[in-house]
Amino acid sequence: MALKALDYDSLNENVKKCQYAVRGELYLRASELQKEGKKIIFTNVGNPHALGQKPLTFPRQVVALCQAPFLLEDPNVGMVFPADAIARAKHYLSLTSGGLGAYSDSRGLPGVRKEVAEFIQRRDGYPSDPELIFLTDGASKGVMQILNCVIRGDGDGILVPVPQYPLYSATISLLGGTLVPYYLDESENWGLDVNNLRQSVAQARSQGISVRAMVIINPGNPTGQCLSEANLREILKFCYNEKLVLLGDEVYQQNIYQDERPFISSKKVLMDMGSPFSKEVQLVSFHTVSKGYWGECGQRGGYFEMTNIPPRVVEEIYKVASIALSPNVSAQIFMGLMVSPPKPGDISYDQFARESKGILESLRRRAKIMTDGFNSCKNVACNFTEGAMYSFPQIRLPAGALQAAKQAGKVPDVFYCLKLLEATGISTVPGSGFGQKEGVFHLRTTILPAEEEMPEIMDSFKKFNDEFMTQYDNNVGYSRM
Ligand code: DCS
Repeated sequence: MALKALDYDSLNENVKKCQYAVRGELYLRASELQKEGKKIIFTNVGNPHALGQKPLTFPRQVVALCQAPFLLEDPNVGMVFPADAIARAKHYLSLTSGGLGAYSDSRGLPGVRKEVAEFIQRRDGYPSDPELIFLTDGASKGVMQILNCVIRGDGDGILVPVPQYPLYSATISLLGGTLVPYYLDESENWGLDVNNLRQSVAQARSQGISVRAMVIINPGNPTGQCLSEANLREILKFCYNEKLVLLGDEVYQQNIYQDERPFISSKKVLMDMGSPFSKEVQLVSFHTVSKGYWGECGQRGGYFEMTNIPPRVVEEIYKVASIALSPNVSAQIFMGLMVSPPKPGDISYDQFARESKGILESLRRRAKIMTDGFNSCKNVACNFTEGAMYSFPQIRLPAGALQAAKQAGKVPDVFYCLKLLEATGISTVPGSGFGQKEGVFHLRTTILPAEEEMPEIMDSFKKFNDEFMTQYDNNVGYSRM
C-alpha cells in the first residue's frame, strides 16, 4: 500500500537520524518516574528557573507593564512599580508599532538592536552595527538560521567540538550536512589543540567533504572550559587560512566562576588582531537571555551579530528570517534589558545588583561543591567548571558494568545514568549524547540545584556511585581514561 507523507517509513530520513539527548531516554524515564510519584532532580537541562531560581525583579516589572499597558494609565501605578521601570516600559512600548501584540521587523525592533550594538561596543571596545544584528527566539533559532544558510548538502562539513551541545549535531543532521568532529582534550582541562583541528579538516577533505564552518562554544557546554585569548587567536587564524566562517556560541559569557580566564569575545580578539584578519574572517556570534544570571529560558530571546558578512548575504538571511515574520516581541524587550540593565544611581540599581550578584556568587560556589563532590567519588574524575552551567565528570566503569550494560542492551554510560536515576532520582544526561572518545564515559549534570540541596545531592550521588563500583567491580579492569 502506498505510504502517506507522515507515515513513519516515508518520513524525511534526516528527521529520523537527528538525536537530541538532553530530552532523550533518560529524560523520558525520569518523567515516567515522576508520574509514579518519585522525587526527581532534573539536572538534565540548563533551565535555572525550573530548579527554583527566582526571576530578576526589574526586567519582570518592565515587561509586565509592557504586557499590560493599561496599568501605565492607572494613577496608582507608581505605588506598585518604581519610576525607572515605568520609564523603561514606556521607552520599549515607544519602540514598537503596536505594543507586544504586534509583529516587529523580522530582524527585531531597530531600537533594541541598537541597544545590543551599544552593549557589544562597550564590551569589546569596537564599533558594532545594529544592521548586522538580528534578534531571534533564543540562540537556538539563530544557530539554525545560520547553519541553514551554510549547509548545501552532505558534501558540506561543519567543524564541531566533541563533546558538544547537541543543538549542533542535531541541526546538522536535520539539514543533511556532515559533522566534522574535533576533539577537546580532557587531560588539558578540555583545551582546544589547533593541530587536532588541522587533522580533522585534512581527514574530512580526503573524504571529499568541503569544510565550511567551525563552531566554538565558549564557555563550553558540556565541558565548562573558558578559551584563552591565545587560543582564540589561533582559532581565528585557522579560520582565516581555511576560509571558514566561525560560529561563536557565547551564550554563557556571563557565567564565569574563576578569575584567571575571564570571558573574551571572539569579535574582540578578531578586531585586536587587525588587518587582514579583522577585515576578512567571517564571524557570527550568538547570545541569549536564557543563561547568565537571567536564566529566562522560557522567554526565548536571543541575538546574533555578523562580522565580515557581505551585504547581499545579510539580505538573504533577512529574507529567510522574514518567513517566520517576527521574533517574540516580549523576548526582544528582555534582550534590551539584559544588554542595558539599571545603572548605578538608578532607583532599581541596588536591588538589581544585589539579585544578580547573589545568583552568580551562588553559582560559583555550586560549581566548586559539585566538582569537589565528584572528585571525592571512586572512579570519578572531573575538571573544574570554569564557566557555563554544567559539570562533566568522567566515570571509569569496571569491566563488570560494561558486561552488564551489554546484556541490558544499553550503551554503558546510559546504563550507569539509568541506575543513578532509579536509585537517587537524579536525572542526568549520558556523555554519549554529547560525543566522547571511544570507550570513555561521562555524564553531564547542571550545577543548578538549589545551593542548600547540593550537599545532600552530592552525598546521594557518592553513595550510589560507590555501591555501583563495588557491585560491578569484578577485578578484570576498567574503561580507559
Ligand atoms: N548554545 C548552547 C551552548 C546552549 O547550551 C544552549 C542551551 C543554547 C545555545 C540555546 O539556548 P536558547 O535557545 O535558550 O537561547 N542549552 C541547553 C542545555 O544544554 N541545557 O539546557 C538547554
